Amino acid sequence: MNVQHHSPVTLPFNPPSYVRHSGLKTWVAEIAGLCQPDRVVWCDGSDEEYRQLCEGMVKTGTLIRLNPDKRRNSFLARSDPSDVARVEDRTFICTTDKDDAGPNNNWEDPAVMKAILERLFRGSMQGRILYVVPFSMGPVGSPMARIGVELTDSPYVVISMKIMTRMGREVLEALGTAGEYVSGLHSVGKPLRPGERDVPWPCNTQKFIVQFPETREIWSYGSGYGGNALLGKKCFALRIASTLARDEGWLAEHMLILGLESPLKEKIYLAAAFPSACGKTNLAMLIPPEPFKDWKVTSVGDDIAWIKSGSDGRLYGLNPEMGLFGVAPGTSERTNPNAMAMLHENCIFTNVALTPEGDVWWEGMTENVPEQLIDWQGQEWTPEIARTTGRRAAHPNARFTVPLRQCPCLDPAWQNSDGVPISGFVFGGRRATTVPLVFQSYDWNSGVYTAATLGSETTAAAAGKVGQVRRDPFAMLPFCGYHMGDYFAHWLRVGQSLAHPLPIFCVNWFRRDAKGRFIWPGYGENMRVLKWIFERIQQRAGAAKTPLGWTPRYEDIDWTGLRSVTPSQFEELTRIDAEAWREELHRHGELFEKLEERLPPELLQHRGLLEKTL
Ligand code: TSX
Ligand code: MN
Repeated sequence: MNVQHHSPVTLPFNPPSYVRHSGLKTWVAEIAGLCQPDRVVWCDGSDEEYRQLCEGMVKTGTLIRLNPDKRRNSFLARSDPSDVARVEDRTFICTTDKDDAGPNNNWEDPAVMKAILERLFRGSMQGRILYVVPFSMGPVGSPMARIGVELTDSPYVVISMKIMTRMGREVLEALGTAGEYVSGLHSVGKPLRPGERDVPWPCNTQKFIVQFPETREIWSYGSGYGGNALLGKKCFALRIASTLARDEGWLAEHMLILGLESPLKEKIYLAAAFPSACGKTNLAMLIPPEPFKDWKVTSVGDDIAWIKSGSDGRLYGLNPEMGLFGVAPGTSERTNPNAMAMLHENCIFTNVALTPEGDVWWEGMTENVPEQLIDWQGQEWTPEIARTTGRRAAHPNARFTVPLRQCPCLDPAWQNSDGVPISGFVFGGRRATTVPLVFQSYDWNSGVYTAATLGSETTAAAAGKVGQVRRDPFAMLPFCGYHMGDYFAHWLRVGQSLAHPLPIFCVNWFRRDAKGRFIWPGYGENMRVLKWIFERIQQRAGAAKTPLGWTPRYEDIDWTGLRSVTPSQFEELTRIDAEAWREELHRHGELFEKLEERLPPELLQHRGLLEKTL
């Protein structure tokens, strides 16, 4: 890219009078000088601003307004076919010492990376508007919340940030004259020459998603897509926050938080981590089946949890987000009625199919497949075309962006500024064999071992071979902003700091029988496992001792109204096959070897213990 350098002082800069942070003003001016946008717009986060941005994007073809009788105030965006997912191989953690990033991250020297990025960002916003997007992760003013400012040339990012975060003027007011913030710079990397027509989804074939944890900066170039471009989410609330959490003694985790209330109104909160394609969002919004109708499952969050110990020595969890950025394909009235109920208004759909009536559709949404659609790439689509070409109507990673306040099972305490008290952790994966339906680790350290060695089988939803077990420690592999060995040590340390370390559970909804069929009915029926977990935490439920931990016996699960799981199938669901576990421990060893001397010795020791007891 060959771009002339423009004078940084010529463009309208105009910070509104409520911007009192001189450091912020200086930084915005500096970035405006580098990126050379036509204008700078300070976003106030108002509904009117949102409306105008949407209106503008409808005119340029970035958004298609859906039929308001079907989906009020909702839009469809179609991305460039090359810009449909996070780009892990283009994601970098830039720390002074390469070892601090660990083998789990791509690394580059901060100064070298800055030089590369400055060359790319120079003039990258020509012909565009630079939007200043102040946002808070967590309720504004909460002691657990953190402020960020994203500078972006994408109005799609601005409206998405309005849904996903607390965004706008009140955040700048909370920031004051010298408050701390994480700075995020984002450009789609497609400057416009004078008179050049824009495309609906500008992006660049070259992409960089770069975190500088030491200076709390994020630079993202070339992609307009979700996790690459909405910098509050994965880049800030997980990668940067995980390093803040390490330094400050808290946890920034890839976890849902759900509330569980018994018929006697006893209530607990669980935090749960699952790798992708395990149905984390579905679990966060589970509807208990009829025999459990006096139980309540409520949702605090579906993706990220910031967890700190309170003055009472308990752990408190907060969802730093305000919206849901969910995978659309597979979401239906059967798999997640609560999510479906959220999608009637105020949504942004990305890469789903469009019906002739101006509604949306995706694979797995309805049993009946529509006769005619416009697919996610804007092409005619029929079931016949799908049969002959294999083309999908919606991209497998198509998404909906929707305000959490529209969730029917939203927990009343979801915006508590001190978070909600967490009573237990749950880790899960997709495993056809080996891992039982549920077990409770004997203590904190063995629970950390279970989470550290979490594995999940790949599905068709992601690139690569299907059915391979991928290690995904704590479901944090793509999101831990530092060395995974240090991260395990941090978890062990947190356990030591607690007067009463929390119980840790492991679940697997995906075990299959000899014919390859799922044994466990899953979905709402997972309530039976949640009830056992609840009663274990209340020290009421029975269990049997196994080498892995406590597992329910058949009689420890409430089977009311469920006939499809026989005692012998339950045995199959919970069996611990010593031979398979020896192989499994061998795989754990391979993971541990990669972490070398930063692997906490406690985990190696625990592996040795398991080897002996199996
Ligand atoms: O989300 C899922 N959950 C958690 C729900 C609270 N899924 C979908 C995973 C992909 C995102 C599941 N799939 C679950 C599950 O518990 N279990 C399964 C496997 C399964 C699939 C289909 C059936 C049963 C189990 N039965 C029928 O289709 C009739
Ligand atoms: Mn996630």
